[in-house]
Amino acid sequence: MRKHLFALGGAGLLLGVSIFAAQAQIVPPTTPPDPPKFDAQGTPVFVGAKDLYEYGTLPEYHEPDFVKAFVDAGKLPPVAERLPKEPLIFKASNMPDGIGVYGDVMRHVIGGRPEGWNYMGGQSQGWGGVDNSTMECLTRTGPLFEVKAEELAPLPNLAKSWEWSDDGHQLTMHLVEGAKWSDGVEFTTEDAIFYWEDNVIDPNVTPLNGASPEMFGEGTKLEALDKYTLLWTFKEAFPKQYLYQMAHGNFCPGPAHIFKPLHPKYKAGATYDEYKNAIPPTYMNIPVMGAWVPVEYRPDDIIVLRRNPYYWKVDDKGNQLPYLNEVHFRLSTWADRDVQAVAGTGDFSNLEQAESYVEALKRSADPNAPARLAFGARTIGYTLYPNLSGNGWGEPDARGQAIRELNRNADFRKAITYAIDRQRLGEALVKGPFTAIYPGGLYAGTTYYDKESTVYYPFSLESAKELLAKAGLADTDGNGVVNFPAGTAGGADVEITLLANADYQTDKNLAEGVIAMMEPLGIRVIANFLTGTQHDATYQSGKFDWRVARNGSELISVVQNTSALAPTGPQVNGSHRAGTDGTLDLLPWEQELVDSVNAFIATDDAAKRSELMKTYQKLYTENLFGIGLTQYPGALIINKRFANIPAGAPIYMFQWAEDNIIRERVYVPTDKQQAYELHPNTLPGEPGSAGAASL
Ligand code: BQZ
Repeated sequence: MRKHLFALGGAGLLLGVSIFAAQAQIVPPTTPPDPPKFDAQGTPVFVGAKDLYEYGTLPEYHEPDFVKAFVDAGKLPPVAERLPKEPLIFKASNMPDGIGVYGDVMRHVIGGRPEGWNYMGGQSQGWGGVDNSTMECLTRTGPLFEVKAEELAPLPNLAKSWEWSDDGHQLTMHLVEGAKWSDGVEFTTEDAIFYWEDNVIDPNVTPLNGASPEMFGEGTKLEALDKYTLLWTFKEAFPKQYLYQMAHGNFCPGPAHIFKPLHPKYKAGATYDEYKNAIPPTYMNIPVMGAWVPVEYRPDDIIVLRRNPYYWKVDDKGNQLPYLNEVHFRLSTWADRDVQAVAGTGDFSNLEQAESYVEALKRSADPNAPARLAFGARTIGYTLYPNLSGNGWGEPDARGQAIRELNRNADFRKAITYAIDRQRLGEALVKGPFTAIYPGGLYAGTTYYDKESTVYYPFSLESAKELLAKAGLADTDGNGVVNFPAGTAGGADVEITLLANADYQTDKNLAEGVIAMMEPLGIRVIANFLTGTQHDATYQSGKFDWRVARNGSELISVVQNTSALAPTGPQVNGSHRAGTDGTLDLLPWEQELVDSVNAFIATDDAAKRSELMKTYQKLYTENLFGIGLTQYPGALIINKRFANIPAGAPIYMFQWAEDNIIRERVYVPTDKQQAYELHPNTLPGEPGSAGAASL
């Protein structure tokens, strides 16, 4: 009674006081606290780019004996004919355990499920390394974690060399001459041009990782000069940045001789949906440029891949790679991947879900444990992304549109971030020195991070409430949930849907943490947890108010996937894409964010670049483009029988560890080899034929 009275009587006073108090109560932003010290982090052996591999011709080449038997039986051309004129040659001097031996299997466990083999057309192969086994790209960036900073640049791969024109507007790129798909058909510029023109440029197709024309620069052209030479033409001069985009996930051509005849441009009457789904996961022996070919698939059980007899890489003794004859992908859950790797029934895991850390550490501490566990830097980070589109991306209804307007309101976003207790969020995942308070943007501990440019709004419920009121929200019907102002969405309670990936416990835990922390603020947040491809399709179509997501590599390395750092194009960024009229309704500070990223792409000057990233970080964290939640280190779990695992390999930096550790040169010493091969002494069969082919 009394309080009520007080409230009524002193309304004016209360308001007066509250505004004064409010000013007083809004805790000023600071720079973020330093992350806890974490010494367990492994360090790479930094080398020069050319210390890893080069291209050339060797006096002789070798292959596994069982493959030689196919040659002797006249079922396969001799190894020297299967290899390109100048194969890629890995240097033994850079291999931690030197030249390897053939045999054995790497047994992966994954949480994804293959949709089909049309990667160019947007189909997932199940993640977790499947596509790192089948797809090869023009350049390579995974191994860059161990390249000296002064030599940091994308490595050659299917493109073995390139040169810039004097004015820097043209780049002539030379493909590996005579490299072949796993069915023996030659890989040429036709494959690259089909990928570019009929999958990237064609607006009806979206390659799996979202490659779009803007990703390679507004108005960029690509043409073939001959079977092995590509010519890029760019508007900017020397945009070396785009060479990172030509690495894994955005320029990995599929076999034109399989997909072109299925594409609506070349197959009369075919629809784009038919094209996307033309090659289902049950189709075996899809031609690949990667080290292994899918030969068996049992839904919800396993994908088995056998060595590619035409693989175009060797070690410097002339042994054709890979060393491992088979890789398996057991179809389970991401959490089970950790369990099986620690138990030794699986061979590999990116320990990325903090909830599993204590158990994994305890189990792998045992000297007899089958796997070793090595932590890397703090490159796993989670962010709460408000959907910033106000002009119809995802076709929101009236309630949805009202939420978009709130998301675009600075006071509202500040209210949300002040209400998040990041210390508690991190500790709820795992106790100990793993998680760090993460305001958002670039990560502490990475190359372009600058603490002084990072704005951190410390946890303060009072400040949050004040800012929510400033954003015009109050609980007008007294049910504990704030309401839209009269005339907006019917003055209803503010209800927000929160999208998260149901395949990861961490994603769900953090999302539930956000939901719980919004409650005392009077904001009702409703969970919308979706699995894998459904989750990805939902966020890419903009059908979310907020989403909790694990960040991409752009916020770690900056140089990889740079254009995704901001809405630099209509279909590029994860939280702001073009509306129904095809335009991006960028807020003024978003435009500055885009300008800083584009300026970064357009310059090679190191000093300018770090200044630009300071500007980016300040704009991002001050305006809360994304609301950071937590940041922690991942750990690589590998079975101890494997050799040639590079020191300090991060699970995630430019690429995932499935690329970083260079699996094609990983081997198991003879005395440690296990009889895990499911199809020993077989090779991939004809495209589309069922299973592996034996002699
Ligand atoms: C690593 C990775 C290799 C995708 C995927 C998965 C998809 C996303 C993301 C990671 C999985 C593993 O991540 O979590 O450790 O093995 O596959 O591709 O989350 O749903 O769309 O971006 O990389």
